[in-house]
Amino acid sequence: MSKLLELVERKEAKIAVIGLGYVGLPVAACLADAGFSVTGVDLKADRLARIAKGECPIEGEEPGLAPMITKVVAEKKLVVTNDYKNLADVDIVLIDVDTPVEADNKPAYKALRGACEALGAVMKEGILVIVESTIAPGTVDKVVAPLLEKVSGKKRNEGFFLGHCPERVMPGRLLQNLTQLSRVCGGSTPETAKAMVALYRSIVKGDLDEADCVTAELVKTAENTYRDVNIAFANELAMICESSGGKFLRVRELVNKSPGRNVLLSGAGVGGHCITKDPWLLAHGAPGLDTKVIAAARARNDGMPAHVLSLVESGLAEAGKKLAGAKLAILGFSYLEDSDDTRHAPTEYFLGHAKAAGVECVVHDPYVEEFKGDLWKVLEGADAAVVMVAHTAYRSLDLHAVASKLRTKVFVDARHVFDVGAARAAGLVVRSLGNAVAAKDGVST
Ligand code: SAJ
Repeated sequence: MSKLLELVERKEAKIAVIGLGYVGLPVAACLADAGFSVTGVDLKADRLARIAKGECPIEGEEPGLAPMITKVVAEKKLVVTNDYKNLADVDIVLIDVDTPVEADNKPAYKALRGACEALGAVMKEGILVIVESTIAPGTVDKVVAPLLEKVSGKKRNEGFFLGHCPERVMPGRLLQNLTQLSRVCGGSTPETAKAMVALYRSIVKGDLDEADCVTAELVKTAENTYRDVNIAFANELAMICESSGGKFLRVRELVNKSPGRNVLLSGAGVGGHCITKDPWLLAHGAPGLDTKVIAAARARNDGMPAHVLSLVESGLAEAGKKLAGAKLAILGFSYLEDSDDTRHAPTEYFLGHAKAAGVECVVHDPYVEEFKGDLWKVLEGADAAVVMVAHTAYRSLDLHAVASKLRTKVFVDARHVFDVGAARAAGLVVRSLGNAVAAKDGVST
């Protein structure tokens, strides 16, 4: 490992990155820009072709990434391939493949296993293999190491070394997060962790904390599970406020005045590919344990689209309309405000519940190609407008104009975008997540 450390410090270590998605491509480009020779590996021919031309295949605004890719490809510091034979002489490999959970909420690791099998067949003596993908606690020890040993015939911590350095990237801030945020460098030996710190120090300004692999696996899955559990609490509190006559935002504001409290925002549900799967990865780290809190939080958050539909039903009832046969205008499809990412979008689950209830839905979303149409046409003749995503574009909506378009004037706000009083003053029958139909205290805030 001391030889490898020297190569890293001299920027002479040959590096490969397997998986050139929104995690792998930025780190490959950054390491190349820092002076390393980097080989990027991916299975998608069109993605490789675009990168080989110096283009950035990642959609959406990613400040600084496209010019960096153009530069390092032109300098031949980043080359791309789909042939693992080109990795025979690399010193360090980063694995950045997707690690979804299956229908049973357990990881199958198809892509991870594939990468390990292909790499194991060609990797040289003394290589350092670092998994950056989010994985369940114990995966390096029980999945990655045995597979590499079996395929390569080498022994862990002798013929090869292992690391886990989970990423904290965010679409829209890929380079910023990659270069600024702290990272855990989990090594299969203390010397390995030190070599990882030296490697990442060439691109990361944040803290680089040495650890073992299982600690790194626990940290990443725990930080996202922590968020999911806290969102679930906010959602449950919002439902309690609805029943007890409270106003969620006001309660949240006053609770958060108490030191050490930070109630998050209730909403129409939890989407995305991080927060929805990482809790199951964390739970997978303790197969014998009944991880009640994790499962209950997931169930609460997954139940929010159905809860929003019950708010719609309540508003329609007040307006003398049944749910079945109603037509709804759905505002927002992506999983996150001002994003085009639709993975595990709560609206998708809402539409399933609505269909099962015999409700017709028309969707609008300014960021999602399929739903970019004219909002006023979507609202025209609907029985309710349902705000599922807090896109900035919706915040300036003239609620009187919305009311004039609706056939039945019901307005459901599942993301705390609009003031309930203002919506009512616009002539709308309002249901707002976390607000009792008529807040008992009557005090408006
Ligand atoms: N959500 C709520 N209430 C909240 C916060 C989020 O309902 O108070 C919902 C959002 O609407 C969305 C989902 O949860 O549907 C996830 O939102 P998110 O803000 O957690 O965004 P993600 O999924 O992109 O999470 C990422 C994660 N980053 C990485 O995995 C590297 C997460 O660790 C970060 O905490 C999060 O971004 C962040 O803080 O921005």
